[in-house]
Amino acid sequence: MDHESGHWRLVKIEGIPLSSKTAENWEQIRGFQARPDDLLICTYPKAGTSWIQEIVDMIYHEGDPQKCDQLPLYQRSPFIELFLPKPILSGVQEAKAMPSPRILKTHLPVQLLPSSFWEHNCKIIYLARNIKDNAVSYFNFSRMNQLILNPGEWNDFLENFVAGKGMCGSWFDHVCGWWKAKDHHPILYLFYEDMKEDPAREIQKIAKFLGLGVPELVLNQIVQHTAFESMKANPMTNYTTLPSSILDHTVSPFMRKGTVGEWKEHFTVAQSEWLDAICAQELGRSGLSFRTQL
Ligand code: PPS
Repeated sequence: MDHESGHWRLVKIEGIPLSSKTAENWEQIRGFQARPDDLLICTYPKAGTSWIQEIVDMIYHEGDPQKCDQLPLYQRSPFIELFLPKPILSGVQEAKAMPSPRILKTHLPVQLLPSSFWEHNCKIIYLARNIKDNAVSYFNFSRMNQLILNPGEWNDFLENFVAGKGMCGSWFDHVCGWWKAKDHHPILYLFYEDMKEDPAREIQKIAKFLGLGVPELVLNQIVQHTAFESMKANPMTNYTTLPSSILDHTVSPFMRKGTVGEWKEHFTVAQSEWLDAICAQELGRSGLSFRTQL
């Protein structure tokens, strides 16, 4: 924390910019004790993490929304590297106190994941979102998140983001690193755009990966309960239960638009072409491709 402004600074851990609070507590995070039946949801920030968290919790509770609505999402599914101002418990503390099976969240790049997740061969769901919508979402989140330094003008933010100077480092390294990891680890790699196209199909993929069956009726309940409008209206999923000194929804809501292709409202033609060229270069041989509209 920057004591003068009250904001997090960025501090590099093994070359990756992370929040100063995460960096201060790095030994605790690195030593995180995973359990074999943990399910870890991993994303670059603003890829749709909350959506997958709520879907998995609904699958675990056989589609019963009342069971999921008892606590805010961030308490049901701890964010392992998050340290917020007291009295809010850290992700590590929340997770430690939680009975199994736990649903955990991280934004760490693959090389920084605490080793106990690999040792226990924990299942991981990775969700990736196209860089253009991801950047717009991150920009707006950085405006409403009072712990992050103001992102300034969109132009400057975008340049920094694409250069990998923001929190969690390069989007390219993140999506590609986890893409490679799935070849030697139980990782279900999903795309936000596929989720928007056919949520029922993607929810079934998730349930199958978890080794759980989802009858038609339950599937419909999960689709409805986790639709953007439902999650936006639900205080247990829309983050309005956090104090406005942390997230100020009057600047921009956490559940903002929830669409594919909204980047077109923010990017100039020149910015879009510039980024397309970088994507072609950076993703070229990875085997990864993204849809930027449906
Ligand atoms: S965080 O803070 O990184 O965990 O945020 P994260 O949940 O990853 O990303 C927030 C963006 O995901 C969108 N979102 C959804 N879209 C569609 N349907 C559902 N159910 C849903 N839940 C979250 C959310 O609206 C943010 O995207 P933008 O584009 O800003 O609206």
